[in-house]
Amino acid sequence: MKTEAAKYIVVIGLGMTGLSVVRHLVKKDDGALVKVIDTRANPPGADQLPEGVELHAGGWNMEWLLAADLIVASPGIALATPELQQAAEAGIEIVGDIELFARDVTAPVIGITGSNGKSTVTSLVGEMVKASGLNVGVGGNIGFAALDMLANNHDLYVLELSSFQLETTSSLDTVAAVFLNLSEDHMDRYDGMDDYRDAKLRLFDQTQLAVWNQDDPETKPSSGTAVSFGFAAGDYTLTLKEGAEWLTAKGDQVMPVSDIALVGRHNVANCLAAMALADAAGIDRAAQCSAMREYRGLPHRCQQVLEHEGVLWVNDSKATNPASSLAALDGLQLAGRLHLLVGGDGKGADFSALKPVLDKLKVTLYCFGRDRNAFTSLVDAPVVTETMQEAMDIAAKNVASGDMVLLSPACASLDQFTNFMVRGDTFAAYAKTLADQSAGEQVTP
Ligand code: LKM
Repeated sequence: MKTEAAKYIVVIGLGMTGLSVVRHLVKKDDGALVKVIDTRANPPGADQLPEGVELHAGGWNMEWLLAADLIVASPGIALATPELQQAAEAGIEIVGDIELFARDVTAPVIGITGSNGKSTVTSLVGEMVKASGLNVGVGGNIGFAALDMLANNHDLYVLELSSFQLETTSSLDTVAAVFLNLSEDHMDRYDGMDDYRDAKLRLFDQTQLAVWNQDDPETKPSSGTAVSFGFAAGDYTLTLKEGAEWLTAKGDQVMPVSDIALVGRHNVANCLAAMALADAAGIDRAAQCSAMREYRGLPHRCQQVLEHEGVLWVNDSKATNPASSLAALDGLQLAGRLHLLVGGDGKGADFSALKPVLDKLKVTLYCFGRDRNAFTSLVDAPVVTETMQEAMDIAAKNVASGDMVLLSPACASLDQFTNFMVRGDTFAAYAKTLADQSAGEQVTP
């Protein structure tokens, strides 16, 4: 049965996602009236709105909101916002962009959520599918809006899904879905960890196969068909072959761990999860292996952006929560000193988990951004600055050959940047500026 198209649709929040929603609704051409509300005075993307779509910016428009047949809310706005609560109480349906995607998609979908590793697993599975010769659409919470992919008629979609996107989604059927891990994040938007976990578990409500992490039991589904991955146990796990560790899928020894191009122990787990998802979508093992041998990871994820006078400058701007920074620091081996840049919007997190690993390193900690003071008790003599650039100015004066300057902020960037990508690009560009300056100083007699 086809449900009757909504007549009057209000989109809340512009930006990349909001624009993709508007384009999708306008393209459907089913006579719906589409309007946009954004509480920000200058919402990003306002200049790209299709002609004839009205925008109310800089506050709410309750007349529009309460007249709507359907509200499409941005993941950037909390459902608990009083204005949205009032609309919900008035009986107006509130959905998100992924729900609209789910209602119109016809090809199979793989879904990926978790606190960390989502983007890596999403990209890696995308590479596996590509290597198998299928035309894959990779998007969602990963720099490409899900709805913008629909028109391309892909054979298969791989979607990264944030907890905020899952909160407003109820019709997404997936061939396989993974909940990678759970660690503290977004405590400014959730009533504790159970609330956050429940949002992520929604992904398992309508999947043909739930994939969960043996090493993080919080990810386990309460019902349905499931497989698991884990270092020591699970359907996808590690076993020994002639003294070497091998990725092992349902008893088959697939590939030595040492052949994985990605670096770090957490990425071995990411590979196990990716194999489980690819298996469920019928992707052959050879394609899976070739992707795992080739795929080197994402920009802004422990990415070396400069080597200058023996100093490595590494951009891990994608570390927007403490567990993500912990993954970058864990097992880090350095000849010299680590100059670690942290801070930004802490989202109410507890950063004390970083202390043991910092204690083991020769480290200078630079704390910047709105929540810089949440880090200062982690080390003796922290450097505290307002901005990341000021911290980099000081770090550039402190470094010696063998050192690493690492931006792994454990915080969101939204207090001082448009997003973590802009923060990472700013870091990379300013590192090069500082290097040029120091090179200039040396040639001056
Ligand atoms: N109406 C309306 C609005 C008003 C304000 C819509 C709206 C905003 C704020 O903008 C955003 C955009 C994106 C707020 C967010 C966005 C994304 C809040 C949270 C997220 S997120 O959690 O999905 N991702 C951030 C995180 O902390 O993981 C990414 C942080 C970063 O540094 O890039 F959208």
